[in-house]
Amino acid sequence: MKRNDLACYFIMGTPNCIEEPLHVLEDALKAGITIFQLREKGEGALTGKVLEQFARQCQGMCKRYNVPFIVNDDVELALKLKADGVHVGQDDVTLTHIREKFKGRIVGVSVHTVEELEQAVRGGADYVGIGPIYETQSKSDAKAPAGLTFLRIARSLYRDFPLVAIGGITTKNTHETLEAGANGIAVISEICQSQNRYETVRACKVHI
Ligand code: 3NM
Repeated sequence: MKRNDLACYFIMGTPNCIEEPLHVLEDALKAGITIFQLREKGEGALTGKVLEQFARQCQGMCKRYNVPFIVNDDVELALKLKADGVHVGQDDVTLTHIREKFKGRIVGVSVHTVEELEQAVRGGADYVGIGPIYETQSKSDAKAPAGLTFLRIARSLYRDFPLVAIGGITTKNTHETLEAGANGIAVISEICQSQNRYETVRACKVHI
């Protein structure tokens, strides 16, 4: 993973989009997102062959813009597609097992406590996602917002480990989130619902 890959981490699935999803993704890629995660969850989420086909289209698009393509949770799909990486939560299969299967590729893990953070670092994660920082509408089972406290603790424990902040991040709170120690911000709605993705992405990338 390159140093600035986490700067503007766009996450999307078809249920997050009010416009044609591939159009949203291409617009975000043109605007300059630095990494993309396909997270196909929620009501009306694609499954099976239809999901695979959509995932391949997203992957092809990311390739054209030279942006890493990450699959959320679905380890088998990520392997089948030879995705650039996978992002897993605490409930998904063990990290050592995934690390083995994704040699030389990106493995990200969501963490919410110091213990989970230490386990992810020890288990060979390339980065961790810390959230939800603020209230989010995009994850039905999100934990209570943690504010910036845990992010600051994580940064104080690991001076150099790649940390991405997630949950309710907007162009307005990006600055304070980065000040608290995040290497980048991960967003769904701020980019999906943006009226001007170029401006939104630019505001999220001020630090690089
Ligand atoms: N994971 P939005 S919060 C996918 O806390 C996800 O781990 C979270 O969406 C976590 O940018 C979240 O619209 C949703 O708030 C982020």
